[in-house]
Parts: sequence; C-alpha cells; structure tokens
Amino acid sequence: MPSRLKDKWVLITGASSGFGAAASRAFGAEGAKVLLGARRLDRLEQVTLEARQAGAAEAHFHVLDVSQTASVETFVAWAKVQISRAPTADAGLHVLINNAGGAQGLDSVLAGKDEDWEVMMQSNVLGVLRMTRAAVPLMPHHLGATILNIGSLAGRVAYEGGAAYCAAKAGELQITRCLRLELNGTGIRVSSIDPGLARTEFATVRFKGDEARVNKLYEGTQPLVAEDIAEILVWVASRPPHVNIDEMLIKPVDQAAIHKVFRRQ
Ligand code: NDP
Ligand code: 8X3
Repeated sequence: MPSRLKDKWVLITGASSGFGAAASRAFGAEGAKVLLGARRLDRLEQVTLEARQAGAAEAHFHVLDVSQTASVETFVAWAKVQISRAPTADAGLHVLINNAGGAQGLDSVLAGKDEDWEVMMQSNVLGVLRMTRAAVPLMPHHLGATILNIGSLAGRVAYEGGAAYCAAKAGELQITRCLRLELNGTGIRVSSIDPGLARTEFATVRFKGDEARVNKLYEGTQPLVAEDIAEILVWVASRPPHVNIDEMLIKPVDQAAIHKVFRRQ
C-alpha cells in the first residue's frame, strides 16, 4: 500500500538539526513534499538535500525565526506559494510540525536570567502559537491534516533548574489541548509528542557549548536518537484520518523517571 503521506505537503520548523532534520528525511522517505524552516541556512540546505535523497517528492527551505511574528508570516506566505504551484484535489498543508525550540541554561529560579527565560518562552510557546495561527488556514478540512507539536517529558514533570523550560513545555501541552477543542469539527488533528532524554544538539544549546557538561548528561546511558522521534511523527501523521493520537510520552528505557536514569559503569 502506498504511503498516506506520498505527495503531501509537510511543514517542519526547526528542521536544521535534531528531531526536525530527522523528520525531514523520514517524511522525505515517505515521498512527501517537505517545506523546511530554521535560522541556520547552511544546515537547512544540507537537510533539504538529504530529504530529496531520501525520496521526497519535493524539498524546499526558507529562513524562519519562530520568535518573530514577521518572520513566521513571511515563511508561511512563502510556503503558500510553494503549495499553490501545483494545485490538486487534496492540496494544502497536510502536516504542520511545530518542533523549533529548546532550553537555555539549567539555572534555579533565583539564579535565572531574563534573556534565557525570554528565548524559551518565545520559541517553545509563542512560536507554536504564531506558527499555528499563520499555517492552519493552509490546512484542508476533513482530509486527515495533522498538527504535531513537540512537547517534552519536562512539560509533565518538574526538575530543579527546569522552571522556565518545564513551564514552556507545559504551555505547549495546554496549547495543543486548547487547539484540539477549537479545531473540533474541522477534521484537523492535533497531537503533542513528548520525548524524554534524547541526544541531539539540545544539550549543546542548553549548556551553551559546554561539551563536558553535555557528555556528563548522557554518560553511561542510552538516550533516544532523533530518528526514534521522526519514526513516531511519521506514524502519527499516517493514521487513518478519523484517528487522533492526542498525546504521546516517549522515554528511553534507561529513563524510568526524570530523576531515575540508569547508567552503566
Ligand atoms: P536541536 O537543538 O538539535 O534542534 C532544535 C531546532 O530548533 C534547530 O533546528 C533550531 O534551528 C531550531 N530553532 C530553535 N530556535 C528557533 C527559532 N527561534 N526559530 C526557528 N528555529 C529555531 O534539538 P532537538 O532536535 O532535540 O529539539 C527539537 C524540539 O524537541 C525542541 O522543541 C526541544 O525542546 C524538544 N525536545 C528535545 C528533547 C531532547 O532531549 N533532545 C526532549 C524533548 C523535547 P536554528 O538554530 O537553525 O534556528
Ligand atoms: C528535553 C527533556 O528532560 O532534558 O525536553 O527536559 S529534558
């Protein structure tokens, strides 16, 4: 049976690394048409090539900063032009993946920095709102179109130093739930995909390039890899159109809980 995602338009934010890059290749391998956004254009160009090599029917990229409303609107206007180039009966944006985001620092609330808090709220919370507001008008009704928001284990549990990031990802989860209510009747599906410990560039960004700290985080344990999440995103987006996977929590087997991570000696 051909993939339900073949020739479907899939928009991925934060496609320049980690989950977003792996998802670009995975949706590409399904024969989808991928529209990729992030701030680092050199990385996006490379991922676009990889998506084409994987089998994407089309793959294009454009600069995107989800923390800026003007950038989001320009990006979505560009996406609309791509989608309108070859109108078909089921044209429109089939999958929106709100993935751009991440953490900045691991400071306690008392030591927290305004600039770190602002970056986390801008990308993980306001970025999802802005992208969704701009892109949903491109999504057809009653054809299995899907919004996949990338949340986190951090949105469901608390840990020391995580206040702003945990709040941001709890915000993402609540946005997803509100949106599902607001879009009820349109046939547009909304999911929160919430990973635990995963080895991407996430920790390098959080620890601002301190690789010793990054290595310590993953020492002796087997984290998720980006492809694990990409495979799940493809699976969720290719359920029959009447099926909505509301929320999914995915952790490595070694991570029984946020504070209980098995480490080999
Ligand atoms: P990466 O750091 O590898 O990827 C983050 C991506 O987000 C990059 O492509 C980056 O691109 C993009 N991004 C960040 N800020 C912006 C912005 N303002 N505008 C546009 N793009 C932006 O980490 P992950 O792949 O791990 O992270 C992806 C998502 O998964 C994030 O939302 C993260 O919070 C979440 N997550 C990560 C987990 C993990 O342990 N790795 C676990 C649970 C959730 P660029 O810098 O080029 O703009
Ligand atoms: C990333 C997972 O546990 O590092 O969202 O906050 S965690």
